[in-house]
Amino acid sequence: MNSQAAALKPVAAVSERDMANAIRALAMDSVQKANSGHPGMPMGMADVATVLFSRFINIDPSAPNWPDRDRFVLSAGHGSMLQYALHFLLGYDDMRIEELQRFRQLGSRTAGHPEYGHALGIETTTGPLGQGISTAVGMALAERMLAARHGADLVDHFTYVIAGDGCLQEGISHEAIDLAGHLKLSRLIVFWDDNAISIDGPTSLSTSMDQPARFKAAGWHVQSVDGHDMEAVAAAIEAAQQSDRPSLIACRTMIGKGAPNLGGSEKTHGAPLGDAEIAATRENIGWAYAPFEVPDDILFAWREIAERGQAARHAWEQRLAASPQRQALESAVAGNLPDTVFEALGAFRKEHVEKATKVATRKASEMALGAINATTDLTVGGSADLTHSNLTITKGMDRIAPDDYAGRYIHYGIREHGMAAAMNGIALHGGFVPYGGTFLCFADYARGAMRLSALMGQRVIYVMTHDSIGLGEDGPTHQPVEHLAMLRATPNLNVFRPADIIETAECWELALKSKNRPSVLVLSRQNLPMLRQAHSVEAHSDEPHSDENRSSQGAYILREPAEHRAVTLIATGSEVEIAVAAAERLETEHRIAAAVVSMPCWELFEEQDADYRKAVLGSAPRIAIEAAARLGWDRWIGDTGAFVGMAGFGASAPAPDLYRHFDITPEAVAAATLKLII
Ligand SMILES: Cc1ncc(C[n+]2csc(CCOP(=O)(O)OP(=O)(O)O)c2C)c(N)n1
Ligand SMILES: [Mg+2]
Repeated sequence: MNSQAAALKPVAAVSERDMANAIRALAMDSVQKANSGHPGMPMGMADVATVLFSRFINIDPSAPNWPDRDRFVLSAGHGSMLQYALHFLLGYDDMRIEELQRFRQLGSRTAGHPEYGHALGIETTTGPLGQGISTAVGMALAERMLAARHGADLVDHFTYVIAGDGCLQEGISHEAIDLAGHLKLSRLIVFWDDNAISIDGPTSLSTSMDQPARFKAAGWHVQSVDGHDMEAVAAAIEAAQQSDRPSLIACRTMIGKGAPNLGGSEKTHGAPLGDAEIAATRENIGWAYAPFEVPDDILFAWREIAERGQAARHAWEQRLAASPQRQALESAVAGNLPDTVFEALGAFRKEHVEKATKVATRKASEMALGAINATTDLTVGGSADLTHSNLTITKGMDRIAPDDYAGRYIHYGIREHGMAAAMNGIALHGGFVPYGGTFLCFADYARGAMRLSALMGQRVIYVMTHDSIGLGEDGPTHQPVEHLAMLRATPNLNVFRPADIIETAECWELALKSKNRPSVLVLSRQNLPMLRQAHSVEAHSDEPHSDENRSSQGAYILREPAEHRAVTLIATGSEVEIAVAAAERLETEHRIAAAVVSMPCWELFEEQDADYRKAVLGSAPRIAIEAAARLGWDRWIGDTGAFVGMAGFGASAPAPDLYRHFDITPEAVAAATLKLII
């Protein structure tokens, strides 16, 4: 708790209106001092937020990660000062008044938009409109799933969201509310800041949507209230809590409420009010205090809320201590996978090296998942309606259904973006390791939420199959070309493109172990031979199988010629097979010694020390082979290298025809080599 709170005693009865005005004042003063930010939304929603926090929400600022706390998501992230003001008033340790005075400055806790991990109690990063509400759907689903496993005695909390017009206009919100309504996520309560204003002016400029009707159509419980009538808001929250469906509370508000001249105008959306209007607002709302000054009695009233949360947390801890579920819940929330998962994957690799199993890497992924899901139930799978193409379901996985959350497979529907956001929410909530599938090409649709997985450092695993022209007849609409470059350009995201069943199992292991980073598994539709035994260094030793996870270094020498290398062929995924065939051809037909480097994960290779990288890449000229765009490959092939891959969109035809048509063949690689070194 903030030390400021310790000495406070109630002085006089404080009204919730006073408490709300503290938010208004802190918001307008912080934005003014920063000369940047969004005062309108916090001022407009101050009353709703005050009622929610003062009467309902259970959070404990002294234990911000207490598992059964209510979740609060500020989906309208531009209103970040609402969250920071709340955190200061509630007494979060890291949110002193100085942080509000440093709003939006380098190194402060008070970043422009709420950022997960940046300050205590921020449940998710918001700012790209629509993400918060959609992430919250994942949180509310995780809550139901965790309750189904461990009981309502230990898991029983609400997810509250404040969303603006922008969040509801964004397409992702449609995916999210449809899924939430279908699954009857009754612990999800969304407040819509229905102020009919966005940046350009009145929302009537661009929408005629009947939002309550839209939510009703998606199966939500819907109420509309005056967002400045605190009793009405409270009554609506009570009713929402009783509903067996997710709830929308449309709160009719005035943006910049309290500002006598600018209130109701888009001018309060994203600019300081100015000294004169701030003075007039103080007068108007009866706030006689200096900037950043909150009188003790008002602060005390806020800190009492924190005490209520603390009492709730203590009661929960007692229930936990007495519960037979204690260990199971604690270990799930910690997200630690048992060693048996990795032992199973080790045995899996040994078996398939010996059998030289030839399967598509999507199939290999399914097989590896079989081993993973049999040894842990932390993993929860799903797909955006491509389950039997992505091969994401394994034996014994029951589906999650409305009113039945005991399963572990989620049919996300044809909602890639909503799926990705929901997985963020599931990961953030804790208790599960989410993975979900779609075609790699549709990473574009999921991209907004994938970026946030990376920014937030969440262990979300994207299973993206049909990863190139190798998918064949579905044609260029379905054939990713530029997607690998886009994903590789995303910071803090591991992009794995395994070449065979062994690398697939290795990459799954690495993804599961990446607790602070999302992963994308980029998988083929077409069959690929097992390359490890036939061509690796181990093949020449007595022991074909090694426990070493060779993919963990991002790239490794799969084939080293007996003679000094004349060329190094670097490839990923399905093109490693082509590189190996090219190397053999070069050797037998041209007596050219070619090494083959398999590079399943650029990011992990980048993290290796310079000596290792040098040894792998070698000093001979390099050729990269990947059935995708060249962008980025120059990093590895240098100025003197060559690239064999795609230079435009694909086409519709059987895969072998396409590889020939686009000249991604061993012959083409051999020809490129001859051109390069002779
Ligand atoms: C995906 C996305 N697009 C655009 C923006 C830029 N932007 C920030 S706030 C906003 C308007 C939001 O309107 P509303 O939600 O009604 O907020 P209010 O003006 O009522 O505070 C826009 C377009 C954004 N943050 N995210
Ligand atoms: Mg608005």
